[in-house]
This record gives sequence, structure tokens and C-alpha cells, in this order.
Amino acid sequence: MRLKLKDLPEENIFSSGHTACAGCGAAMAVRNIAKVLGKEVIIYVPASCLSVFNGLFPNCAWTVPYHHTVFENTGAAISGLSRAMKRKGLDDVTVVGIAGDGGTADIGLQALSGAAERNEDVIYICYDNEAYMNTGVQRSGSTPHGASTTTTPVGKLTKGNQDFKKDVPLIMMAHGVPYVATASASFPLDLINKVKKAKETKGFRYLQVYAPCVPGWRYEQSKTVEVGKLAVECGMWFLLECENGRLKINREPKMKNLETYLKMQGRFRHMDEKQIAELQESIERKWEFYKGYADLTQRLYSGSEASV
Ligand SMILES: Cc1ncc(C[n+]2csc(CCOP(=O)(O)OP(=O)(O)O)c2C)c(N)n1
Ligand code: SF4
Repeated sequence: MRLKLKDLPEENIFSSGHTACAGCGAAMAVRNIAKVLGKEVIIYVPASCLSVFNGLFPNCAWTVPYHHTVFENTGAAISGLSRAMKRKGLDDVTVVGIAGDGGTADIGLQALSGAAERNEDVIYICYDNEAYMNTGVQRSGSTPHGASTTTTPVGKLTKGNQDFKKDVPLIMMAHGVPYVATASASFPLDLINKVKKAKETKGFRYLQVYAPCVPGWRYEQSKTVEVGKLAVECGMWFLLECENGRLKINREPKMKNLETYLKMQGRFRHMDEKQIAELQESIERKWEFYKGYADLTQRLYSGSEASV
């Protein structure tokens, strides 16, 4: 049965008193995710904004067991925790890793890939704020085309990030794991139902959650939800779900208002017509690709419970 927001409990395993910036999309997403996870969980967080704003020792906003070791090992750490729980006969404990996009798309990619390949019984959540925010807004593999960061600045030779965003959800789908989904802090109903589905599924589950970042994207702190909604409207972010190889598009983008989305944020404000057109073209290609992929996989894996 689908969850409604009013079904969520008052109590939260991610308590108030964390220290995220006002308007932090990652904090909004984590608060909603935590409400669905329940108490029988172990949380792992690598170096990231979350590892700082969830509290530094001896403070901790998590009221359930929480682990933190190094930046690159989320996939390996949650694999070990999950196996240890099973060895102890604690099969009901869900092990969840929550990492930033730098920790996922770049430095943690090999550990993530290994865990997915072994189909470890874990949930891996990447909150995607599209750069290394904790250390001062450096570009990550998840940074979109054109975005200005401290390592892809706007200058005479280049104007922001020259590369295009790495599609980690697609890489995860190619691993053939049971569940891959994208979600957004701005669509809480969609988000909580994907977390619920992930929780009810066995094996490796991957969620990537779009998480606007006020200082890194440079918009007004009251606009987080609006920025996230516009991203889905214009196709900068797609809401998708892939179960046992079958891709479903949860919300059809309107494919409009890209300029409104870009102009709301300081990181894109320098972009000229040519750059915007390049970005628009890449979004349209991606959309065609997903539509085709969804059609194909719905036919290929129809009725199948096996992973690809
Ligand atoms: C091996 C290693 N390299 C670099 C760092 C420094 N470091 C800590 S957090 C961080 C950025 C994390 O970025 P991301 O994963 O995108 O999460 P965010 O900060 O955006 O939440 C970096 C580079 C580190 N802790 N360990
Ligand atoms: S820098 Fe960005 S991701 Fe980090 S706490 Fe602030 S708003 Fe959240």
C-alpha cells in the first residue's frame, strides 16, 4: 500500500538539533527517509556534509546505531555490516549507507560497484547536491554541464563545468540489481514510497535523491522546494524507478522552463545561449534515451522477477 505523508510517525530516528544550513535539500530528504526506515536500522555515512551536520562526536542526531569511517568505502562498509548482522542472526536489521554524490560517483564508485555486483543485502542512498559541498563546492562527476564550482570556475578560457553529469543510476541499472530509483527532496511522497519499496526489497537497492544546496547552488534559502520541482519540470532531473530490470518513468517532465531553473541559481547565471542550447540538447537526448529504455525493458523483462 502506498504511504501518505500523514502515515509518517511523529518520532524520527534523525532527530532535530542537526546543523545543516537553513533550506538544505539533503537534510529535508534525510528527515523523510529516516521516518520510513524505522528503528531496526544501522546507518553508515562517509565523509560529507551529512557526516558533519548529523553531529560530530560526542553529538549525534541519529538515535539508531551510526557508523562513520572513511570517504571511499560506503559500499564495502555496508557490505560488512550487513553480513555481520546476518552472521548474528539479526536478519531484520536493515543496513543503509547514505553518501554524497562525490562519495558515490567518484571516490566511492568501486566499492559501490563491488557491493552491487555481489548483490549485497543493503540500501545505498546517494543524496545528490551535484558537487563536493562539505569541502567548499568542488566539481564532482555528478556536477551538471555549465555549473560554476571552485574547480570549474567561470573565466576567460572556460565557463563552468565543461563535462556532462555522470549517470550513476544508469550505471547501477547496468549492474542488474533488484531496485534502482531516483527521487527528489522536493517530491516527498514519491521519495517516501521509494524508500518503502527499497526497504521491502531484498538484495542491493540504490536510490539517488536530488538535494538542492543553498550555498553551493547559490539560490535563496526559501526556494529549495521550488528549485527541485523546476529541475524535474525542465528535465535536469528525472523521477525513475527500475525494478528487476524494468524501468518506469514516474513523472513525465514537461521539458520546459530550463532557463528559469538556470537563472534562479548563481552557479548557472553566466551561461550564454550556446551553452544553454547544448544543455537543452543533452537533456532531450537523455529523455529520449530513458523513454526508449523504459519501453524496451518493460517488454524484455515483462513478468520477470530475475535481475538483468
Ligand atoms: C580520502 C579522502 N579524501 C578527501 C577527503 C576530504 N573530504 C571530506 S568530505 C569531502 C566532500 C564530500 O563530497 P560529497 O560526497 O559530494 O558530499 P557533500 O559534501 O556534498 O555532502 C571531501 C573531499 C576525505 N575525507 N577523505
Ligand atoms: S552546504 Fe549544502 S548540502 Fe551542505 S549542509 Fe549546507 S545546504 Fe546542505
